Amino acid sequence: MSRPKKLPLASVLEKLPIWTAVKGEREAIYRQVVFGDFSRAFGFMSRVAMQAEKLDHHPEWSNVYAKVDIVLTTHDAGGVTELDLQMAKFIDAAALQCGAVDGTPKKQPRPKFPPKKA
Ligand code: H2B
Repeated sequence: MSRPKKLPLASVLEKLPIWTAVKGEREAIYRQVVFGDFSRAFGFMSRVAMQAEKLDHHPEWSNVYAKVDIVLTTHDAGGVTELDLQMAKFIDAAALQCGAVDGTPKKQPRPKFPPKKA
């Protein structure tokens, strides 16, 4: 499958007010979604997982109880592409539909993943 081209990170972030750039060497975007409980968080993750399969575009994410931390990047392109933008918009809509209680922490914690390159 042909993959989309890298987009300028700033132009993607302009369209996604909740998302921030991942600190570090590589280009990727991050957001956290917080729910009232684990069931809601997992329901949200299931919804996003199905869309990821459909797009063949998979998030790097982690879940602890009601929080989901998500990093998006297009590995094949070595940066952020139209696919990440599409996925991020889906995630924002799914978060609302699944009853996210908070998704824009003012001080975002630095994601503990992905692990540093070996
Ligand atoms: N997900 C993400 N986020 N980026 C990719 O480049 C990517 C993917 N590539 N999921 C896909 C799978 C690729 O590895 C397979 C072979 O289609």
